[in-house]
Amino acid sequence: MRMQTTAMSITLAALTAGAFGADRDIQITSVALDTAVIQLSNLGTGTIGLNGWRFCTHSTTERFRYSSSSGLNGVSIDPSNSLFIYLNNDAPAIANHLNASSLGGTFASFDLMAYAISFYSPGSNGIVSFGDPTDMADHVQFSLNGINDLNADERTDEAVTAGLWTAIDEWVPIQLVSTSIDLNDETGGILHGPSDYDVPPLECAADIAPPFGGVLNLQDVFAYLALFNAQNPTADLAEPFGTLNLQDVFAYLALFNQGCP
Ligand SMILES: [Ca+2]
Ligand SMILES: [Ca+2]
Ligand SMILES: [Ca+2]
Repeated sequence: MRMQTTAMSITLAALTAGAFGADRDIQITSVALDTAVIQLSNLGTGTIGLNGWRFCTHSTTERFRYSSSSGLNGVSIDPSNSLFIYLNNDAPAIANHLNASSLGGTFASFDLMAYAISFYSPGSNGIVSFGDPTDMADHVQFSLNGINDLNADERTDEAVTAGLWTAIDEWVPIQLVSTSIDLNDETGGILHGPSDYDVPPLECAADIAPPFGGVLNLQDVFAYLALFNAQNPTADLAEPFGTLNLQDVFAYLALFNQGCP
């Protein structure tokens, strides 16, 4: 009986606290890798105010970097609209584009080797408890070639418990030629993992040897094969990531054939 009472009170607490319902309509729908911009989108049907909402970010070398508790006060996102956070503090002076520095607190330095972003809404007590999965609204993590990183994963266990991320060791695999990670499952619920993101390459990504400026010739192919033969991780362009094989060569040749604009 006592067990049941405890279970009941946990259930009630879970229902009344944290980022349930509409708060999880706010999703991290893209991260621009070349410009370090996080896009938050309201995928629901009602305007959501972000008073007290906070980021927690990690890189390969930094952990538990928090934006301040008041940094998003007064900011809201309308349905089907987005808010853009510029980690390099080079936001254009237009609505819904904010510099990370304006949020106060700190962000982990943007790191293409591995980076994890968690976004939190205040619980019923009005404040964010970062260790409480029910306060987490969304989470995303990416790393070079999807390699597991044991520093940047500090909040992933909460994200998995929250039903927001598939597994602690799963990372959206990016390459040095990637421009962004883009959520491709915007109506498919809140549980996301690497397969829910598109990772488009830079235009003209095959242009890796002189002459540059969009000139693709055999020198570029030879430069790629040199990286490949040297087992350079930047040559790892295709699954299985962490392994260099013919699929990577084909992926390079596909970029080559795609050409330059
Ligand atoms: Ca998500
Ligand atoms: Ca070239
Ligand atoms: Ca590979």
